[in-house]
Amino acid sequence: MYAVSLTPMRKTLLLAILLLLPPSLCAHVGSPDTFFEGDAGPYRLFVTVRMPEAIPGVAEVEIRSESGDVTAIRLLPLRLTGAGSEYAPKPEPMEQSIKDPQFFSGRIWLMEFHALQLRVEVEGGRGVGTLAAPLMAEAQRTLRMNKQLGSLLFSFMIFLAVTFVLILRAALGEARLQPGEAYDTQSAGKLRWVTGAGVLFVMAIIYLGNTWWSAEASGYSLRVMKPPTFRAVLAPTGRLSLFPPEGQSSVHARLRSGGWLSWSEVLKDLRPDHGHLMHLFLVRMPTWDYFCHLHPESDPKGFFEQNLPSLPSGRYQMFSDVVTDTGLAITMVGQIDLPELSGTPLRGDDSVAATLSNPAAAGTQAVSALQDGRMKWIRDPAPLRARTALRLRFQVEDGEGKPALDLEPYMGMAGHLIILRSDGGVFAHVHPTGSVAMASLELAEKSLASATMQNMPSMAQQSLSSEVAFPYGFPQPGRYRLFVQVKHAGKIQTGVFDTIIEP
Ligand SMILES: [Cu+2]
Repeated sequence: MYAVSLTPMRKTLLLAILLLLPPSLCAHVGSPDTFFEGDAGPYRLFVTVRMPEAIPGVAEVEIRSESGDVTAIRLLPLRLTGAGSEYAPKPEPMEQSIKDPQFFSGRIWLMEFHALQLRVEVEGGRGVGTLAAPLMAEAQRTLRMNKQLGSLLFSFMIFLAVTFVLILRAALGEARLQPGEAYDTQSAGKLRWVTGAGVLFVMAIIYLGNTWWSAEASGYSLRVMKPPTFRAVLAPTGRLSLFPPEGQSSVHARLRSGGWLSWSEVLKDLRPDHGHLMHLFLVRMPTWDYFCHLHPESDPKGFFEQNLPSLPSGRYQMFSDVVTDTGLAITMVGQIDLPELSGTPLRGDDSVAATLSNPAAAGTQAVSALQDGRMKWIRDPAPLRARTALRLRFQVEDGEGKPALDLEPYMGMAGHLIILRSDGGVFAHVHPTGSVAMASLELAEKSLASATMQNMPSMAQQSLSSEVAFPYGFPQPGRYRLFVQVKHAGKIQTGVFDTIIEP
């Protein structure tokens, strides 16, 4: 489990230090950082939160203010729901950059797992403003012990153990003799007995410490977030049934303070996220030429079902987004081999995008053909880099190449961006407000509104222009495909773009 093979004795002393080590920049699966754009009163902010790899851990926060009149920003991490969301600790001030006064940086300790929120308090020329964004605090891995530090601490432990026995022996032996006096046989025997007991005592302490360490470490390793995998079964009718993950029931499902929940209980208790309990994405891999965004409905057993549309045969990677009643956003993953399907017509918010015929639509350029008109990715020609906060901007044009003025909200938002890396190792579902789930954001705003006695900001208040923008940062280098979904000319339309992210 650890990088160095630790003897039981070493482990004992090192647990506390291990938990305090800063995370190393090792690769991890997924897209854990939070990118958020929103208004704190009169101030528009772009917030980036680099999540720690272990919890408890330190998250790095960067905030860029759109206007130059912000003088101070303070940060406050809280639980998203429940009693913990009401008792705010003292806020942490952020540091304002001297070179760039619109840029602020700061660090916050995240002490708890799962659904948290970050409150941002802003002071400036136009008064005070606050903003709340949800944060999903998940351990990404067990941090590894630095070898030199491990050896150093191990030698300290040996030193302490040996000196403890020597001091005990001296205190009960030589310290009690008069000058020139020698041991008689009886007190020499007694001293040997005391030394033996001292050795046993030290060994018992080390053994108990090791037991404690191992229990903590294995408990922690169970909390390391791996995307839960669900099962999907296709009926001959083309109806897909989804089943909750098996064998992980008591592991990741500790979602409410007070107990462990099974997955089927979790899935029964979901919050609708932009009008649907579940968003299911299917992408044919490795060609990633077919993309579906579907909304399965829960059936009485608490599982989910969906009639599939017509699709070609192949292996489909599945990603399923849900939000629990505590505001925890979970992406579950699955895989299914489908035969050629002549399925049911699409309904409601469901959509399918095929990127077969048109090379531009296959995303090799910064222009993607739509059913009506086209979509342009407005980007710098400079290569995109991993771990850089970006505003991904897309312009929709009508059949004549003019900015489209008929964009309508699609599930309450100007657009939905789905980001996928070629190996399926990174998946993100992003909106104009950022990488947070809308249902979690609603909870954060509700909690802020009750704390500040303000009205909740109304969601989806954006007036729809022909441009949609998404705050996001690619977590790792690689080959990515971006699926940008908008509602234009009365239809759900998907622009598809490929990009390489450099290290
Ligand atoms: Cu969406």
